[in-house]
Amino acid sequence: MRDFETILVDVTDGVVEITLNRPDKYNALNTQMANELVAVCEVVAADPSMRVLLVTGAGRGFCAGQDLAEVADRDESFSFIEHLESSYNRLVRAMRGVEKPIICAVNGAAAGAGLGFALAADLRYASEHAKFIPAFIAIGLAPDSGVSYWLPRLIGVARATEMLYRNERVSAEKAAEIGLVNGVFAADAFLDEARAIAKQFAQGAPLGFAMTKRALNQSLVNSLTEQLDLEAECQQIAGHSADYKEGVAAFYEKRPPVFTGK
Ligand code: T3D
Repeated sequence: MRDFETILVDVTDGVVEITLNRPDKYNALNTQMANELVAVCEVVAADPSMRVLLVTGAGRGFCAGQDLAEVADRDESFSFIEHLESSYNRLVRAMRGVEKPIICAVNGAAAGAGLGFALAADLRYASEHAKFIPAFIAIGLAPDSGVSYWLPRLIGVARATEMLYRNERVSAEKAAEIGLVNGVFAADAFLDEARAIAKQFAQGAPLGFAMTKRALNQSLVNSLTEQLDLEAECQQIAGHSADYKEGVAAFYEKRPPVFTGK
C-alpha cells in the first residue's frame, strides 16, 4: 500500500488498520483525507489478501467531521452538492462497496461527518472516552454523510430526531445501550479488543462475509420477496466456494476451518 499524508496504514495478517492522523485538528476530514480514505477502500476491495478494515483515530478524537478551516476559502459559487458528492458521499459508498468487514474503533469524539463515517462502518467498538455528536445543527447545517440514513435505522426515528435537533452528545455507555455501538471497553484495552475481533474476522470465510454484507446492504430497502431472492443469489455464490466445503469438512473432522477465500 502506498504512503498517505493524512492517515497511517498498517497491514498485518489480512487486517488493514488505518489511523486517522490529524490529531491537532481532532482528525477533521479535509479533501485530502477523504480522497485518501476512498483510495484505501479501493485497494482493500480489490486485494484478496486484505480481509478486514479497522479504523481508529490518533490522539484524543476519532474524527471531528468537516475541517472547518476549509470553509473560509469558499465563495457564493461553492456547490455543497458537488462537495458532498466528491467527498463524504463517495467515501460512504466506497465503504459500503467494500464487501469485507469494516470496523471503527472509536477512541474519542465522532462529530458531524466523522459520525457519518463511523456509522457507515459495519461495526463500532468504543473506548469509554468516545462520544457521538451530530454537530450539524449547532453550526446551522443539516445532517449529511449518511447520518440521517443510519441514525433512525440504528436507534429509531424518535431518538434520532432528538439527537439531531438537540445536538445530543451521546456517551460511549449510552451509545452501547441504544445500539449506536456494538461494545464499549476501557480506554487502555479497547483497541486490542477491536484488533482481536478484526483478527478473528480475517481468519473467517471471505465469501461468507462478502455475501453477508451484500445481503445486509440491501435488507434495509428491499421487500421480503426481494431479500429472499437476494439471499438465494448470495448463497449460490457462497455455496459453490471451496471454503464452504472446507467449513463442512472441518465440522466433521472437529478441527478449526482454514479458509482461503476460494
Ligand atoms: O461545510 C461543509 O463542508 C458541509 C459539511 C459538513 C459536514 C460536517 O462534518 S459539519 C460538522 C463539522 N464539525 C463540527 O462542527 C465539530 C467541531 N468540533 C467540536 O465540536 C469539538 O471540537 C469536539 C466536540 C469535536 C471536541 O471538543 P473538545 O472540547 O474536546 O476539543 P476542542 O478544543 O474543541 O478541539 C481540539 C482542537 O481540534 C481545536 O484546535 P486548537 O484550538 O487546539 O488549535 C479545534 O479547533 C480543533 N477542531 C475540532 N474540530 C475541528 C477542528 N478543527 C477543524 N475542523 C473541525 N471540525
